[in-house]
Amino acid sequence: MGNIEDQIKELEDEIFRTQKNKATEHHIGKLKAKIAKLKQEQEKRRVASSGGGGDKGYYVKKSGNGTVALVGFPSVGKSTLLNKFTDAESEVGAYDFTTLTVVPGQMDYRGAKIQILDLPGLIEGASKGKGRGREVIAAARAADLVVLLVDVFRYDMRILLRELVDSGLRLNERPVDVKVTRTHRGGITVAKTVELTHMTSEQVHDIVKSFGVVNADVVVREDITHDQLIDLLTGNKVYVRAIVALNKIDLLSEEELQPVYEALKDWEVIPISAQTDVNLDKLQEGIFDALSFIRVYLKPQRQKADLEEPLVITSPATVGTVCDHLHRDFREKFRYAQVWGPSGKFPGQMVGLDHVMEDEDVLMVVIRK
Ligand SMILES: Nc1nc2c(ncn2[C@@H]2O[C@H](COP(=O)(O)OP(=O)(O)OP(=O)(O)O)[C@@H](O)[C@H]2O)c(=O)[nH]1
Ligand SMILES: [Mg+2]
Repeated sequence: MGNIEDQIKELEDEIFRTQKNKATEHHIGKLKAKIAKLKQEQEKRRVASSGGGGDKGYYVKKSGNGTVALVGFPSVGKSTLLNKFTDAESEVGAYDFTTLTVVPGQMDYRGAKIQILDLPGLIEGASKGKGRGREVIAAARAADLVVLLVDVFRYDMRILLRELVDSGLRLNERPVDVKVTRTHRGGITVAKTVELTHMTSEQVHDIVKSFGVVNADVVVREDITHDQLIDLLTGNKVYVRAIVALNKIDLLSEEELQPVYEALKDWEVIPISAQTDVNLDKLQEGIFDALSFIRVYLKPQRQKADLEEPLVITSPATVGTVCDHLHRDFREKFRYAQVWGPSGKFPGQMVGLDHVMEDEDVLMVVIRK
């Protein structure tokens, strides 16, 4: 048995060699599950050997109503864009790796204060730490929205996406509705509330088992794929919204741009020129919309709610997210909360940290003294 890296490589090669069709779907799924487990082990060892601290990342205090990370290859114009949108001054250069750390700025737009983070360029191998890649990706993981910035010469989204996906980011996805409850005996049982078209109950059983689970009740409430189930079982995935902007369109003619658009056709792309101010208003609007702000009115105990000044946060948000915005101790000291408004089943419903907030909710948070 070789080292972990070799084992992963071997499994990846096998997946590559295997024809992809309905009959091999489960076999590939099992190989992917093995890879996911090996990567978990690899990560554990890496963190242990780096002194247990893991990646510190760049330290940026979150501010404003939402945080947006500018992620893209070197020299695509991230810093130029930050300088246009905010009063920050990030160095711009005609060579790669001009930006070496995170540079924050604030964009005021339609009454919202949006924090924008300019980051060093992302390169192939970033997920393995190349070019401070881990720090860049850590900043993206903490953001409410990722703007994937490409330019008319460097627009291979596959490389960009692979690095992000390999680092546990899931863009424009959401966690699946599957519950795995560990039990003490009885093996693994699988119940489903919908018809599954990608995998059978036995296959769900198989994959759960391959993660070392012996006894558990699994309830599947949506039509999941192998990849989604593996994500759930590995954990540590971060779900972030993402939009794509294509910069430097001033450099090509409409005709020359066609193949670029063709390559990006799976995405809703906002074409811009940061340098010559083309479509920057459209991108601002796109950022604002993608952040989908909600307003939460806070009610102190035994007092009326403050209906004047809501807390503005980005959706999706839970009671826990609200706590994080109020004070860094609140999650820890949380006892319970009560909600009035769209997300409550009835006025004053008692809810926990996982409760999902909706626009115009009134919330009372009770903490331990
Ligand atoms: N023609 C044209 N050039 C641009 C545009 N935006 C940026 N540039 C140029 O592209 C080069 C790189 O710009 P930066 O803003 O430094 O790019 P970056 O993505 O921050 O680069 P790194 O920090 O190295 O990752 C500079 O020479 C900019 O002047 C644009 O819209 N059109
Ligand atoms: Mg830069």
